[in-house]
Amino acid sequence: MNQETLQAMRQSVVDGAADGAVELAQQALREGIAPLEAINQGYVPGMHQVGEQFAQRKMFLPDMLASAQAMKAAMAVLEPELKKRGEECPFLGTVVLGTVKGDIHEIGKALVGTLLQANGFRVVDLGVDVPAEKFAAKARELNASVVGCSALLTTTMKYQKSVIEVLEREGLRPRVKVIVGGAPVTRQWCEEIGADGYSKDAVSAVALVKTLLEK
Ligand code: B1M
Repeated sequence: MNQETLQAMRQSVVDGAADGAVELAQQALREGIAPLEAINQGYVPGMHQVGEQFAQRKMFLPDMLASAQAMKAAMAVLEPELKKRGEECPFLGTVVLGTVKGDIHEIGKALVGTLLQANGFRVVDLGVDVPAEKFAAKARELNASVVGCSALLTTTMKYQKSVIEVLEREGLRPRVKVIVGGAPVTRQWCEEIGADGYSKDAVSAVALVKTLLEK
């Protein structure tokens, strides 16, 4: 994809311009551009720029919200194309996914879910601000192989640990793998809380889940 289009995608997110973001996503599909390339090289860098500007107080909460809405609007165009690919894959297992309690960041988690689905997993997305007990109840109900917990705030990472504790308390831990991710999450944190795996992005989350289920 040409750099100009990628730059325009990035800028549409920074500007919180949902209409522009959607038009560019539609253009990408018309031109046969891989949706994942548009997301990872166009829109995601826009969100990173927004995060930096917010941290430097050059952007404020309403701006950040508008940017998230622009990104979500573009994803709504691109995600169905990604998911279509999953229909041709063999079924690999069920993943219960969510953003932990107290945290409403949903974009990265949704992307992880979409890519897992695009690779043959049944994904049940519990949404955002999900209590630990809900992860466990859904995992039990669906006999899930994997529970995925996203956290974007340093203050909510601790609830990833709570999910593991509740799974243990309910006797589910031996048969459910737990993966964690989100901007502040690290491999070290993953090991500290006893999760089975950490991935830094959605593409590597798919590889991680496949590897864990092969074991
Ligand atoms: Co918030 N926010 N935010 N925010 N926000 C961050 C996270 C922040 C880093 C911005 C900053 O200060 N630079 C900062 C956190 C600081 C910290 O804790 N250290 C922050 C803050 C402070 C806040 C509020 C507290 C602000 C306030 O109210 N004063 C507030 C908290 C609300 C709450 O959750 N209770 C808040 C609110 C919001 C909005 C609602 C406005 C909006 C979210 C809207 C939405 O999601 N619908 C928002 C946004 C958009 C951001 C930034 C700018 C972008 C997040 C994003 O969507 N990134 C973010 C800055 C940043 O992250 N650089 C920021 C794009 C997405 C594709 O990437 O989510 O990282 P990401 O996901 C990646 C990987 O992390 C990984 O794969 C994904 C795809 O490759 N991944 C996983 C994610 N989950 C995974 C799970 C896995 C595996 C991999 O397995 C299960």
